[in-house]
Amino acid sequence: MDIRNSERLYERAKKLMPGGVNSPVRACKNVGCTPLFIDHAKGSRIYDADGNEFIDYVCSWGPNILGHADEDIISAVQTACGKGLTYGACHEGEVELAERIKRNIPSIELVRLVSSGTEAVMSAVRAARGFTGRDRIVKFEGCYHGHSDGLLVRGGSGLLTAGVPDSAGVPKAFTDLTLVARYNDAASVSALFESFGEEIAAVVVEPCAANMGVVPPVEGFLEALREITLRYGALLIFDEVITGFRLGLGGAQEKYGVTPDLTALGKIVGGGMPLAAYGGRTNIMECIAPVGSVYQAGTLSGNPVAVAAGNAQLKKLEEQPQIYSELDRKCAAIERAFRESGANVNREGSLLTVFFTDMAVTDYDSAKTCDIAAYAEHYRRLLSEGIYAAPSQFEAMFVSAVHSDEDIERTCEVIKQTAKKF
Ligand code: KE4
Repeated sequence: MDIRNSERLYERAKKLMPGGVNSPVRACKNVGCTPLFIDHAKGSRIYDADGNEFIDYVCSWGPNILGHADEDIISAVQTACGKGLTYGACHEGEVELAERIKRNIPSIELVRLVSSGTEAVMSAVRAARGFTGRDRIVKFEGCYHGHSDGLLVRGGSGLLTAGVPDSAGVPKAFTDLTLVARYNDAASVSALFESFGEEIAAVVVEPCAANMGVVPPVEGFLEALREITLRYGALLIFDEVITGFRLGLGGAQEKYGVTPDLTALGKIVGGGMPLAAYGGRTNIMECIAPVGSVYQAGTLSGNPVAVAAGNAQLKKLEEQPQIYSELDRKCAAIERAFRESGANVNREGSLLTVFFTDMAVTDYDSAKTCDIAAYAEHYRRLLSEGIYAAPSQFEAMFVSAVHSDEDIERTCEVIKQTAKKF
C-alpha cells in the first residue's frame, strides 16, 4: 500500500508535535505502523492522504455513530457557522441539547456542557467532592477517564497501550486520594470502603469498560457499587463518555438498570465536535457555580456550532431508535466471524474487542495477558485488506449505523482469512 504522503506528513509532524500526534494512541507505536494521515471521510469509509480507502471501525473513537459527514449533522453545523462560531453567552441550542440529554437520561436532572470527556469526568468528581465534603475517590484498574491528574492512576486506553499505567508529571499528592479497585470485583471495593468509607466522595466507573478493550460488567457488579455507595453516603459516577448514546438512548444505566448519582457524557453527545457533558441529581449539581461553590467554567462550553452537531446527531438517534438493534445485529456478525475463527472476543452492543489471549478478559490483569505483537499483526493484516481498526489491543472496535451489510460481509471475510493465520 502506498503511504508515502502519510510518511512525508508524519516526518514533518514529528518535528512539530510530540510523537507527531495530538493524542498518543494515534501514534500507532504498538502496532509498528506509520500513522495514516486522513484526507477525508464519508459514511463508513475513511480516505488517507495517498488515496487509500478503508472501512473505518475507529469512528473517531466513538462519536461517529451515524458515520462520517452525516448530511444532517453537516447541514446543522453549516447553518450554525453562518450565525457565528462562538458567543460566550447563552443560546437556544444549548437549552435544546440539555432537554434531549435529560429526556433520554432521566438521572441527569441538571446538566453542564463542557468541551471534552476529560473535563466532564474531572468536573463530576469535583462536584462529588464538593457535595459530600469528602476527598477520596475510587477508580478501577484499566478504566480510563481522560487525563485529569487524579485519574491518571492505573489507567486504560493509551496508558495501558504504552505500558505506563500512571503518568509522569502528576505529583504523588494528587493521586494519594485516588483509591484503585479491580473491575468486576465488588469485594475489592468493599475492602476499600471498610478502610476509608467515610472519606470516599465517589466511585467513578466505566459501566461497561472499553479502555482495556471491551470488558462488560459481570452480573451484580454495578448493583454492588450502587449498594455500597448508598450505604456509605458516597456518590456513584458513571463515566458514559463511550457508552452514552452508544448502548442505547439511555446509555449503560438504562441497559443495566443501575442509576448513578452523576453521569459523564462525551463523544456521541457532541456529534463529532468538541462537546461533552456531566450531570445528575439536582441537589448535587446545584453545588456547581454559579448556584453553588464548586467552580467549573469554560470559554467554549456549550459552543453553538458543537451544540448544533450534538443536537443533530441525538435528534436522528431519537427519531430512528431502530438504529440500535441494527448496530447490535451488525456487530454480532463481526463477533461471530471472530469466534468462528477461534478468536477470543468481548462484545457489548456495537462495541467489540478481539483479545489475543486464551484467558477470559474480565479485568485489567486478564487484559494484560494479551499478546501485543499478535494484535499488531492482526491490525496490520486488517489494514492491508482495507479495514481500519484501533491501533491498540486495549481499545474498542466501533460500528456505525451506516456500515452496510456489504461492509460487514467484507469485514467478516477478512477476519476469517486473517484470524485463521494465527
Ligand atoms: P476525551 O477527553 O478524550 O474527550 O475523553 C476522555 C475519556 C473519558 N472517559 C472515557 C470512558 C473515555 O474512553 C475517554 C477517551 N477515550 C479515548 C479512547 N479510548 C479517546 C482517544 C484518545 O485518547 O485519543
